[in-house]
Amino acid sequence: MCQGDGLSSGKVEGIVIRSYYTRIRGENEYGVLIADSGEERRIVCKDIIIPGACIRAEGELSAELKLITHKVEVLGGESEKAAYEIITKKIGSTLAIPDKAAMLPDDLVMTALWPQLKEAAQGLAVADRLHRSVLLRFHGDADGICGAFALTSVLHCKAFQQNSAVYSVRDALRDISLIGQENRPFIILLDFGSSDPCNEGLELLRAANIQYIVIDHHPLGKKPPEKTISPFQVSEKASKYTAGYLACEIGCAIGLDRERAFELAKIACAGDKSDILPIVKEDVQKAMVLDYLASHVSFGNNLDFYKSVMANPELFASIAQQAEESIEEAAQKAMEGMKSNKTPKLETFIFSLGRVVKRGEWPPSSKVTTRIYDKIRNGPEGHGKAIICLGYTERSIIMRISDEAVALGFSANTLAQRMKDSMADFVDGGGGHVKAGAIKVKVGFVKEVLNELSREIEKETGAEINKKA
Ligand SMILES: [Mn+2]
Repeated sequence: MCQGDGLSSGKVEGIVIRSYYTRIRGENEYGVLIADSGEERRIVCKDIIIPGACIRAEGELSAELKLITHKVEVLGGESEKAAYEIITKKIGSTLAIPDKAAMLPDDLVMTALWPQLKEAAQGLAVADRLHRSVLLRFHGDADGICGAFALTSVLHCKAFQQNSAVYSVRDALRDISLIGQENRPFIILLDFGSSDPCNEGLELLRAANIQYIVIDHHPLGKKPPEKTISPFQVSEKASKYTAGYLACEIGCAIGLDRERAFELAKIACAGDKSDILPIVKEDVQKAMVLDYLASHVSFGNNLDFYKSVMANPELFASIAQQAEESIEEAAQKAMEGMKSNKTPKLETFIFSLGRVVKRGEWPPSSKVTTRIYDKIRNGPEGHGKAIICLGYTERSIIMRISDEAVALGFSANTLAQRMKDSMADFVDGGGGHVKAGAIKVKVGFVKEVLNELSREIEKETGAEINKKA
């Protein structure tokens, strides 16, 4: 009955993927993924073998089709490498990974990025079949969490939240001690990891022989880490292809239900204000709750907590309300000290967020600024008018611009670029879209940058008025 499957000869070659710990009369039982067939078979032997090892074994088949070995050789060096490659290819060939993204099949960026995503999907699925030790570190926000939901639905892995945007040397050392000794360790960094300061940590992983991939959509550093999957490799306006969305596509390619993947991807996009998928109000609310929860839990949290909240409608609703209320409260407080500059064409509202937001905590400065902008828009001062809102902390200026102001020629992204150029010594970075953007400021210089930005805005309206006159 076993002819042709590599067992009838009484010989197998493959990778030990698990140990069953059945020590009957000093005999151990292992699950081996067979090179020829790509299937799992059990072997019984006296030796202790570590999962992940490539072995060649000879023996006789028992009635239960276990190979009772009399000789087991653990392969090393080149023969191990060769055997491992053969098995990996064999498993890979059994996966039917589609040639297009599931959610945006005809999108140009996704088409260009797909070969990399496909390779990552294949690599992860094979790692899973080989029972490799996979560790997922996801960024602590709605985007990162939704991507982690997607990947953990199709992969066995340890998943932990990372709040810092940098994968540091300390992070790497912790992960090396956490899984470095396990079965062919594999680390996934999701929604962070592609900036220059991450290189040192990732180099340590390489030195420790730990395979990794980075799935990120933040602007790439000057020297992006090897094994980075980033939409910035194919497009400059790529951050809207969020890491969570990309992870959902990977999940979908290797078995995650398309509906579920779409559901998660929309929340991920809502969280990062991306418009690549059709987002509805519920997605925005779910993203807000995840962001709110993520900002309240400390480093290292796993996903169960988020899952339990999302699965409990009453709890969800009460947390959504809390999150809402704290944005509203912060907005009201920040508006108490608000100032405005009025020209005939445009009114600029400037308010400090310093007292109401704290870095890395809820509510985030972007949400408070949006709330204040919405309040002004709904009032007599802003309704149907050209307005710009500038909310600032000691490190950043957040801009919101109304359609009417956009019609005058304003763009948050352009303003950010100009500040970067004209105040290079005070500005660390910045950018955004037409209606929303942010400028990162060196601590201690926000007033200077704010003044320059106000002058720039006034100049612009002046120019506009002169042109029309
Ligand atoms: Mn993100």
